[in-house]
Amino acid sequence: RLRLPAMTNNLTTTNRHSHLSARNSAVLKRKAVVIGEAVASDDADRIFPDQDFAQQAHVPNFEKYLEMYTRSIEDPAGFWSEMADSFYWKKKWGQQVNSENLDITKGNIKIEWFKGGITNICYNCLDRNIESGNGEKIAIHWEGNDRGVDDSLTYNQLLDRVCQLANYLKESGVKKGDSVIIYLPMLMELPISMLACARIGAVHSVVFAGFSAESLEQRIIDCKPKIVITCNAVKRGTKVINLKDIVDSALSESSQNGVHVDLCLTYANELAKKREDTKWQKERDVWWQDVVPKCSTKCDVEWVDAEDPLFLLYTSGSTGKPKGVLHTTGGYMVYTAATFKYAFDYKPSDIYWCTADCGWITGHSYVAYGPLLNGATVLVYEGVPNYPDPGRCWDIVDKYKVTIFYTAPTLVRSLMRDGNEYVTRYSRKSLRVLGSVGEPINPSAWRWFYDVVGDSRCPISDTWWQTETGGFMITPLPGAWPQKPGSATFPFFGVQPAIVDEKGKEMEGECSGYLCVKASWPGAFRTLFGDHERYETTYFSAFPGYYFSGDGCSRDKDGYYWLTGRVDDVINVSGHRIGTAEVESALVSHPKCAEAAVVGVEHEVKGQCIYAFVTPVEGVEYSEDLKKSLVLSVRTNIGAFAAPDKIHWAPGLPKTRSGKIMRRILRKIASRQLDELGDTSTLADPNVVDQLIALADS
Ligand code: 6R9
Repeated sequence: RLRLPAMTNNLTTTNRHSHLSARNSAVLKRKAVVIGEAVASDDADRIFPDQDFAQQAHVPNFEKYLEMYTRSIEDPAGFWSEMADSFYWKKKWGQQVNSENLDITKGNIKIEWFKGGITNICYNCLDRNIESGNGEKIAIHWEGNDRGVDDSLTYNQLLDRVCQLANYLKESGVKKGDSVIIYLPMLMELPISMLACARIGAVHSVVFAGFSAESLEQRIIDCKPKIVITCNAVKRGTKVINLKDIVDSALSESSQNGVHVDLCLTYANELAKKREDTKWQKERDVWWQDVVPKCSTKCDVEWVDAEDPLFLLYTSGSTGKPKGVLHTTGGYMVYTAATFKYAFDYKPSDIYWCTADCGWITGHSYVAYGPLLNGATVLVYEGVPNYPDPGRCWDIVDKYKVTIFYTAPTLVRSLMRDGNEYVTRYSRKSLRVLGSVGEPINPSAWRWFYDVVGDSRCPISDTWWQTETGGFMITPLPGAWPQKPGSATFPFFGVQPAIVDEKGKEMEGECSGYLCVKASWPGAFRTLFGDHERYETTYFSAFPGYYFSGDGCSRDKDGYYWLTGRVDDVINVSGHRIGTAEVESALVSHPKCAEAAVVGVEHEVKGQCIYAFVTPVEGVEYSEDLKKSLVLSVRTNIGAFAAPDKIHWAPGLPKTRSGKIMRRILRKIASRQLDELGDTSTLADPNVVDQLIALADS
């Protein structure tokens, strides 16, 4: 039985502005009865789309959505082939559009979409849009860290820059299938580098420029890049960050560990640091400006199979080592483009700004590929969103007349704390759609975003998705149905969410449990780089037959989905995914740390913060200095964004008799819910708990 999103009895209220034929709506209502456990909820907790907005939207009402969604589930091949047809394919894919099996018990997981199709995503982002007459349209507006510093590139100019770099990479021996590490801040050179790799079939691996030398080294060792692309330094707010020094140290360490990179292409970001002040290794380092502009602005495309790899992006999981999530070309292209278009109701006149860094998946799919595939004008901002003051975002919105603004709840909460004045002093009239990503958005932050930032006129697309999913999975389609603050609402086309219980049994109707997905979608990742077995066990064996997301979720009586956060050992700090095991191993690498256990605790602005229980080695005294140096150890091992907010001394950790740390208890202690510790009798040493409580504020 086909499970459609419910929200059924609401159809009439939802779509009071739509003009469906009576017959059509009768059919849909019958269907609704078949599907639905839904009961209409009060209008009070819902925000209805504005009539004028809905009328101009790609998907103007729930009936239209249901019609498209039903088609996407009943005939995925047909549905996605049509979406794929808007792109250029050198050769069309073979007979079979996709492979379906997500059931590990029936064989290996091998997801493929448009296999045999030959295309190039860079060509589809640039050349195709230029050929259709958009060469002189602005592709990228770049706003620097400091007010008054900006730049822009048209589609024609962007293509020239991409081709020059692509030619340089080719001259330097980078070939199809080789990997390239990009360690750059939000300069235009970052998307340029990604596109240049894609143009020649090289696999880019962008490493967020907030990661430490050790994290960068780890990634270099894992993917063995032909070349590392970086810049000498960047200004973030008032700080200068010397990225090249970090790369130097990562490269010399990786070299000692047997992975030698001969070429480090360095963009001279002279606004942050002069060339002559940059440390240099003549035989390895090359200034971008010395070589790239000399290359030809024409570069033939390397045509690749839809299933050839496009990029690797490392992300955190339950275990220590970051996982190299691998995305391929064709499915990812079609999926990011379609999700961008529908979830933001994108129109060619839009000016789009996503505050994410290209170092995370959001920057890949929704700063670079999704928008450029749609021929959009994208704003790239180099700096921090509250520099020089908390009004900067709205200043930028007014300056460029931004129409779609996509950000993370943590920024919304932090700006909310700074007060409405910083927002209301700017017009923000141009805004028409807002977006949220990275973690659940709490209803009060949602309301503030909606009422204050969007003047109660812009729908909010709260997009639930993951590095692994490539693009949006559960998201509002603005204008198509009423929103509920804090709910990501309904699945995107082709996505079949399933909420399962502990035993993996799918639940119907109103329920809560583990969020899974049945059947593949084009944007799904295809493997973990170099470890397909880990891919299968991590994602497909917990609940056979499903992709398991790692998130908890509930569905309400109207069929709306509500994400409730990770159920595994992943913490979400300001929308950044951090594995507890990674932080623990960084702490344990400190010579004075015997053992560490890390949990996430609710935090007013960051969503969650990192709370670490640390047992020092025998004979070491507790001290503030030791706390500081433990935190430093995490900063240097992973990056500043993963630094624990609290170190809690632990003479011992609560363990079961088999030695397993009971994190449930640690979470309760960390959040001071001491009356909810539950049963501690199964602990090897129940006294540990009292000791921990006694040391809570020391
Ligand atoms: C895109 C991205 C993925 C995890 C995911 C979930 C959380 C992301 C969310 C959300 C609730 C949303 N998450 N978007 N939770 N509502 N709209 O963030 O990818 O860095 O891989 O993180 O983020 O917990 O599992 P990634």
